[in-house]
Amino acid sequence: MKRSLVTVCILALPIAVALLTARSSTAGPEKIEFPANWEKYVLYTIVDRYDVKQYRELYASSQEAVDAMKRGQPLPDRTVLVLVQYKAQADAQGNPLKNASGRFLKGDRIGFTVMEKRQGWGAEYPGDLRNGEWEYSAFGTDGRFNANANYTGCFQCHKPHEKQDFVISLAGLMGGGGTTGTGAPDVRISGFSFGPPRLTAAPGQAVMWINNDDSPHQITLTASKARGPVLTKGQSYSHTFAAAGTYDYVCGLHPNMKGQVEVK
Ligand code: HEC
Ligand SMILES: [Cu+2]
Repeated sequence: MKRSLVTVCILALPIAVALLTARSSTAGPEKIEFPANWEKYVLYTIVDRYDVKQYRELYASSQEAVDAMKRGQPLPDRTVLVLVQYKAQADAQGNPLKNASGRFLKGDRIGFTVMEKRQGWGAEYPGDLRNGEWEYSAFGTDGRFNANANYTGCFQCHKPHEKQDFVISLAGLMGGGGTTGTGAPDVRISGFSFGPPRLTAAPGQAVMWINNDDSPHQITLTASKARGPVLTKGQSYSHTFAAAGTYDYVCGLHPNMKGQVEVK
């Protein structure tokens, strides 16, 4: 009797230790706890997502974090950023309704995506995936951990924004990097699409995009992965294609926005 209890203890101890250490050292979304007091955070921007017909509120855990974003500086240790997803209210055809300022109306809440930064986090990730000291997590409307989210996708999509501490909305707060010069644009970005989506240009001829959306966008060439500046509302960007060919591009912030320039 005594002996078997001892045996159980000897067997159970290493398992318990293994479980404990696994919990504390493994990288992953479980490191982030649901920020139950998110409504007390600082609401720093609201995003209308035409592509997925969502109204999104973005919160930061401190005013210091928002100030750092506005200055384009890395965010303080222990910052938590919360993106709350809501359905955009829509008409019978499914088209989002808008208020007098042309903005979406908040519908039902869908869920939360969260990123949190802590000293020492992220070291387990390979360099081509690691987002500094950030971890990512997603939660349902009830605050329960969403195990089905694509967590590798979070790292991949935020990774190109390394220069702004992986915080995609930061560029819009800083005012964007495009020009506000004159000239007729070749492509207008509006409602999360490129108009026209296909364009023909001569080699050496500049192509100019202008962003007419409240949301920032970023011209990104698919093959070379070259990114233009983040364009806030009213800003434009020109790129000259020297060689003939077909150039696909996407928005670096919303990769499901696609366009093409044929140079001949
Ligand atoms: C397809 C690209 C893409 C993927 C994948 C993605 N994000 Fe983002 N994320 C964005 C964009 C763009 C924004 C800017 C706000 C917006 O447009 O909704 C953003 C903003 C955020 C923000 C607000 C802070 C910031 O960076 O601006 C959080 C928090 C966030 N995402 C968490 C996540 C989590 C968690 C995942 C994975 C479950 C994830 N994201 C996956 C593109 C992506
Ligand atoms: Cu975009």
